[in-house]
Amino acid sequence: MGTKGKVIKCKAAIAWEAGKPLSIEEVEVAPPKAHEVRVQIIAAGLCRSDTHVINPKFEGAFLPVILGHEGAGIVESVGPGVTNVKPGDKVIPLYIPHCKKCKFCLSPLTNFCEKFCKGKNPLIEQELMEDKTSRFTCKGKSIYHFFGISAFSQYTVVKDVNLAKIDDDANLERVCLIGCGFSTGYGAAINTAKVTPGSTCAVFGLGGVGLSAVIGCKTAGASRIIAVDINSDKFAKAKALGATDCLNPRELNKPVQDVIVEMTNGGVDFAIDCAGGSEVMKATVDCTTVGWGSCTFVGVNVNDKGLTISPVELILGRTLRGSSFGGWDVDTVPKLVSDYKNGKFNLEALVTHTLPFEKINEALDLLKQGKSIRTILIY
Ligand code: COD
Ligand code: ZN
Repeated sequence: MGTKGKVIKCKAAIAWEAGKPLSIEEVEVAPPKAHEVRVQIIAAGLCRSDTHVINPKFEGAFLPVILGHEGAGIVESVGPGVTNVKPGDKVIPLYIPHCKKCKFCLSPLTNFCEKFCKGKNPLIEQELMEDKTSRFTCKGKSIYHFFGISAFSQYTVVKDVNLAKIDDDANLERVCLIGCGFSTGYGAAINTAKVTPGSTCAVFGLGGVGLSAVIGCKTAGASRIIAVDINSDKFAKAKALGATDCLNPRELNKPVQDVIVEMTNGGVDFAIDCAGGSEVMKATVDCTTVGWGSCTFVGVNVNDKGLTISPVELILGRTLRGSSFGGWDVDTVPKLVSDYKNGKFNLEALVTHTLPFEKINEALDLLKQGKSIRTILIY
C-alpha cells in the first residue's frame, strides 16, 4: 500500500502574499507526470533569495507559491520515462536543470540549460511543470512551484532534469546546502573566477554564499582574502574559514575600495560580490587591480539599477563575469557531495541554527536580522 500514483497530503509553507509571514498549511501533492519525480524533502536551508520573492518591491513573483531552493530528500515515486533516479534514491534538486541536449548543456562554457532561462526572469519556466500546470493544491487553489524546486513542502514534484542523484550515505541535513548557498559561493571562486594560488581576493557579503566564496578562495590557495560586510558579527566566522583581513565599510572613513587598494598595493587580483546592489558592485570593480583584475557578480538586490561602468575601467584590463549556482550542474553536484564526505570542505561552519520545518518563520526572522548564516529546517 504505497503512495505511488496517489495524491499525498502533507505540510508545506505557503507564501500567499508578499510581505506576510509564510503559512504552514496542508497541501495536496499530485503524483508525478511524465519526466517528473516526487521527492520527500528531509532537510532544507533558507537562502536570502527566497526572501527576495516575497519582498513587496519584487516584480515578477508568482503567488501564491511554495518557496525553497536549497533542499535534499529521497525519491518517493517517479513518473513515466524517468531513468536517472528511482524510488529510495537520495537527491538534491537543482534550480538549474540539465537537459543534456540544448546548446547550453552541450557547451563546456556554461552550466545553463535552455529550460532554465529563456527570458530575463529566471523564475519563468520554473513556476510550473512542463505541461504548464502545478502539482500543488491548497484549499482548492493551485499553488505555484518555485525555481522548479519548492523545497518548503514535505513532498514536492520536480522535473527529472533538475535532480542530482547523490550517494546513499550522504548526510541530507548538511548536503542540502550544496543545493544552493555552498555551491554558489564556492563555485563562484573556483569555477567562475578561477582564483589562483598565491593571489589576493576580496569577498563582499559574508552570508552563506559569501562565506562559501571565502572557503573557495582559501581552497584555491589565495594568499590574502579580504572579507567585507556591514555586519561585523560575521567576521569571526570569516576568519575561521580563511579570511586574512575583515573590513566593515560603515566603520571606515573612506570608501572600502580605496582601503582595499591601499592594503594591496593597487588592488586585489579577484573580487567577488556576494551581497548585491550597485554600491557593492562598484566597490567590487574599483577594488581590483588594473591589468588583470577579475570581478565576479553573484548578488542581486531587489529593484537595484546595477552598475554604470566607464569603458576605461575595462580597457585597463579588468574583466567582469556573472555566476549562477557557481557553475555546477546535475552531473557535477554528486562529486561535491563526495568531496564533502571526504573532508575537502566544511559545511558545519555554515550551519548556525537547526529548527523544525514548522518554525520556518523564525528562520526567516533570524536571516533578516543578520543573526544566522544558515538555518537547517528538519522535516
Ligand atoms: N556591503 C557589504 N556587505 C553587505 C552589504 C554591503 N553594502 N549589504 C549587505 N551585506 C551583507 C549582509 O550583512 C549579509 O551578511 C550578506 O551581505 C548577505 O548574506 P545573506 O545571508 O543575507 O545572504 P545569502 O548569502 O544567503 O545570499 C546572498 C545572495 C547575494 C546570493 C542573495 O542575496 C542574492 O542576491 N540572490 C539573488 C541572486 C539569485 O537569485 N541567485 C540564485 C539563487 S541564490
Ligand atoms: Zn539561493
